[in-house]
Amino acid sequence: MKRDFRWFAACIAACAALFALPVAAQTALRMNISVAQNSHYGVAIDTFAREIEKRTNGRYKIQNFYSGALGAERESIEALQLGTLDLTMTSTGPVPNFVPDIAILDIPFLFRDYAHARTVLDGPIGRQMLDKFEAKGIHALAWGENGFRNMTNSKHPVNAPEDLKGLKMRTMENPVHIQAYRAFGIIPTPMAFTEVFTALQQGTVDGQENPLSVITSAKLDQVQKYLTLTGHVYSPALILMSKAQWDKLSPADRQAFEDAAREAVKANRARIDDDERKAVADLRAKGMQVVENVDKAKFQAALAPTFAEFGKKFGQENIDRIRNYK
Ligand code: EAX
Repeated sequence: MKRDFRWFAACIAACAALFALPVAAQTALRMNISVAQNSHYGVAIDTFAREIEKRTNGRYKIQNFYSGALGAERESIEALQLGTLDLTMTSTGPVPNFVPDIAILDIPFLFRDYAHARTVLDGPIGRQMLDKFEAKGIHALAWGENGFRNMTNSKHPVNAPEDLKGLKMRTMENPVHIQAYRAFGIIPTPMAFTEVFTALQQGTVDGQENPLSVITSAKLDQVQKYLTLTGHVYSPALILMSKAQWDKLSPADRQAFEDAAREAVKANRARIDDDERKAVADLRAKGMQVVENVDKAKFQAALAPTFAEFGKKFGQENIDRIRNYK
């Protein structure tokens, strides 16, 4: 009898000790993107979430939301400033409304190719630009990638800039794009990406422009007939965090978030490289008519008047520094 009591008392003591152990608190952070989970951003934020859980030993957990579930890109950036959202991955589309200097990157035909864009953004120029977000209540963790943008429409094939004249095209809410596309003779209609599929389906707009990764992940082949590989502008992306949340992190956790963002961008860029290899064949198989051989010099020449204006706005030496960066 006495032995049973001792055994029972030992069990009680062990349980009490177990409950006394300090259970590491877990902080859940919400992250939102405007495109589907099966996309170049979806693979990035899912990688980010795995890396954060691993690198903080579960002290931080990222709850991911896709397809604009918590808002479109502009609303997500505003929510970071308000502290009602913790993280987002976004194109630079709406960013000039918050950090105007970043708009220089949205100038058409600024980057030669993906290698050039990635080298600039991963180097000192990109670093300087990330630092500009702090004053706006946002911590920019890393440059990601959306891709080179191409034109789609439902009216007719686009073989040359003059074929764009009169087309009502959805654009991002980006002042540089809107100004440039007018030079093509396009009627620009800015709207959030979350509204684009319906607008195309209902014929509110004739077309839009986006990288192949967005065109495929958003299934725009279901509402667009013609695609032209204009590659008229490189579209950077950003992994952004609410500064209020960033400021709460320990130095070690800040390093973990930076490292996780780096892994996310690797996955993001790898997915884009894969999409760029496969998308044209996939889209053709789904019925899109694709113009692949585009005289880009003609499209660039059509924008000449706006390049002079961008030179005055951003400083020609700043544009040349990016354009000529090796
Ligand atoms: O960031 O708004 C756009 O066209 C963007 O390319 C899209 O939301 C992905």
